[in-house]
Amino acid sequence: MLTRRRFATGSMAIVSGCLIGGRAGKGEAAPFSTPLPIPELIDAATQGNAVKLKVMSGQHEFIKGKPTRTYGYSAPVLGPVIRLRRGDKVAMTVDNALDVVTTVHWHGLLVPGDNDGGPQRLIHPGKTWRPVLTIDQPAATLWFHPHPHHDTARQIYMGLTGIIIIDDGSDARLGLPRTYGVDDLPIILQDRSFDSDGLIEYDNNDSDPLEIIYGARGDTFIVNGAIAPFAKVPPGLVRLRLLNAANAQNYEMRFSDKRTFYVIASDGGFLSQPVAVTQLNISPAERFEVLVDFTDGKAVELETGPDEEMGLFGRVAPDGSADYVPVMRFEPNAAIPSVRELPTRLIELAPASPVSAVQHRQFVLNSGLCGSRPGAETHAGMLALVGINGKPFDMKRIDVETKLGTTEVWEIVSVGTAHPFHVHGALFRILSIEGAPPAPHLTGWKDVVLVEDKAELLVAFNRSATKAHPFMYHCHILEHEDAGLMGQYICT
Ligand SMILES: [Cu+2]
Repeated sequence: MLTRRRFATGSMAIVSGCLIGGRAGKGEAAPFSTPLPIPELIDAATQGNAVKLKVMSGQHEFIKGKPTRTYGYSAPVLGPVIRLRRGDKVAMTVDNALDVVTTVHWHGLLVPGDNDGGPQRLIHPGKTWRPVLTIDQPAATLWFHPHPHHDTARQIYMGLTGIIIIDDGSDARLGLPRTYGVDDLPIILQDRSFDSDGLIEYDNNDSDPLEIIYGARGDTFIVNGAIAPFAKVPPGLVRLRLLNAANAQNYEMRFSDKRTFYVIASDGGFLSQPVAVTQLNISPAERFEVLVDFTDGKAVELETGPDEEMGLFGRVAPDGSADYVPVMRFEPNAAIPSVRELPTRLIELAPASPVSAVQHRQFVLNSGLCGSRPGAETHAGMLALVGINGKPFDMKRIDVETKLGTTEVWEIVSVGTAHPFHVHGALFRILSIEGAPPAPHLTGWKDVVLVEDKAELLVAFNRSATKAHPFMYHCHILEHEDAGLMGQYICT
């Protein structure tokens, strides 16, 4: 079995030239001097369930006094948080004001393939897309981002990321913190590299094998578009909707005082009960909702540590040590009213059982070159290829045909490095991961899972997709996806 350490050692020569910049952390302002930006909340139901988004370019000062060109949704960078209610039909209007083609994919939203915003659903410059979204799934934190093939990584890196909150009324029933921007905070985690002028640069260089293998990894962490911000929070329970919107990096989150916090939801919605953790790994595109108790009134930092999948080269501390680095700070303020009671139960979640699965399929994800792991001989023919089951993405090829209303077991095998595997149009439960049952916080519904070696997923297909607008499945390291680690399925 591959150990992370062996991956690092074996790949040292290749990796040494590929990380973008040093781990210097070029945020020049004093840390924790910028308030956490809170994206505008669009509550669709309060505006007739009609939501308008403009995909636009803008300027944003990640570093004060040094504006850089960015992209955003109705904003210079990032986008709004859109609250959608279960049972509603929402008319979206998406104007593309960029000078390049884009798409908007509603990541985690269960809608038919023609509304999913995959790479077939192009919105050309100056054009408008008007999908009507029927909201029918449990409460969850989802997100939206571009998905045009070969340009997804760059467009997200430039700032195109927004959050969707599905509201099914359970927040009030469970007594959870739910005051947006006060005790219910979107936390969009990303990393970027800045040049000496404060610019973010993303070179769409499909021929650079190192960029393809490792993805874009910046040396500076940003939260909601700010470097090392602070948030004033009530002295009680605060709900953080954590989204890893990085191109490639896995975040190893913990608090500076190593306090216990509680995972209440994963990608597809609530867990059956809060799961106490002191550390939480979040891979690209994953979401976790957590409750953090600030009753003690003490300021504390949220930190991230070395990306274990990168071995020595995943270290994030400026001195190259195995230390954690702060990404933001929370400052409890006694004047803010707070929720104090942690629920003991959240929802009923049936055990995940493969008994009724109608198919078993295997997907081998290969990101090329770094195939020197033990066991890789089995896939020796594919080592030079970036693709799934030996085939790079082809928009003209339907790889899998599924049946509406069925479940299947999908076995995901990673070659080259750990891959965060994502399925559109469906949610899944993890049956096993690396040969063992999933950790408690991974037992709920998900749409992304980091697969180091192998995972077995029970995928539930409840939305239709045709050949004209199939659903995608792919690695969510965006450079892997753009390079061809993607397939498509229909559901009829
Ligand atoms: Cu990958």
